[in-house]
Amino acid sequence: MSRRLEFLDEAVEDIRLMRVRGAAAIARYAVEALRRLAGDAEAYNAEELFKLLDEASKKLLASRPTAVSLPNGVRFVMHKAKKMLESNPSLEDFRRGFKEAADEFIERSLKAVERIAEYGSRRIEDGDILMTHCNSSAVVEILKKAHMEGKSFKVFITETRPLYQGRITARQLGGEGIETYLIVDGAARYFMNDIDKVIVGADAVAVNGAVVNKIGTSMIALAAHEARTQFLVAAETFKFSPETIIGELIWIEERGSEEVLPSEEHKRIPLCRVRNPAFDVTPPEYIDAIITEEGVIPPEAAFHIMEQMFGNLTPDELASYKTVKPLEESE
Ligand code: RUB
Repeated sequence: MSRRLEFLDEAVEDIRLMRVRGAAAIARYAVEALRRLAGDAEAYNAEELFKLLDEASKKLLASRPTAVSLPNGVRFVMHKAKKMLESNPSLEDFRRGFKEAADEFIERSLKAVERIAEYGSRRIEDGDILMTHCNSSAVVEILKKAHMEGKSFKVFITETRPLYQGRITARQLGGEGIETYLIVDGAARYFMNDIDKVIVGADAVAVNGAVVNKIGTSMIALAAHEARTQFLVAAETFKFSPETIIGELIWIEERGSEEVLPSEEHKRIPLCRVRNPAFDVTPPEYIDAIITEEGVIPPEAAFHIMEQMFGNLTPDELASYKTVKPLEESE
């Protein structure tokens, strides 16, 4: 196996095994991997390098299927690469142009989170009791910013079974001096009447404003709806799924059973199958607002954001770098 493929396979494995996780981080990591490939790969000309990048994109897209920021990041750089090819660039110009496109995506993604922190922190009030689920970098940045602005609030964090990403959130917020309570996922409704606002991240936003996020999010949204607690989502526009405009559904990743039940123990339990979906869908009617870098929008405005972002792409272009069958299922 060539060094190029080894490096890519490692990047794919890092995402698949969740050594790199969270929608925004996954997208930047994949684009960074393509950037490195564009710089290092041996090729005779720009066209050959484009083919290598195209192959690599498909591998990266198969690493985790739900976070739409991944195909959107890949689409962003590959669309620019395709446009560049039209003017017959030299190999060196193509390499440079591709690296610039990758840097642009990464910079935009980081800037978007900064903006979201700015807008989102305005929604946090002194004395708020908040709740969050899983570990979202956008949510953490909002809370850090509100804390830096001198607001005092407490955050209930669900532990987020099966992989306990809630502990990461607790560590990150605690490190900033923010007081937290870690609760089991099933305790979300028990505490909901004490909560002023729920705030979660997103892996994908569909054209109707539905939000895909860590499994359990929709139950928390339901409990928030029942208790008339505000439910806010922090999502960069790169999380908006253009495929949903052309009728495709967002693929919900289902992970291995051993994350829920160790296989030794599983063998001792007759007739028991494990199901382990990693994400679920929260319908727009349970969402008060989506905090994006373009502003705080009602979920119904998702279509307009998508029109702005992807309106220049043809349906074929939209479909060209979409989520593909995950590796373990296609083997
Ligand atoms: C992470 C998760 C996060 C979103 C948003 O799931 O559901 O809420 O990805 O994160 P996993 P961010 O741990 O399975 O990747 O705001 O950092 O993009």
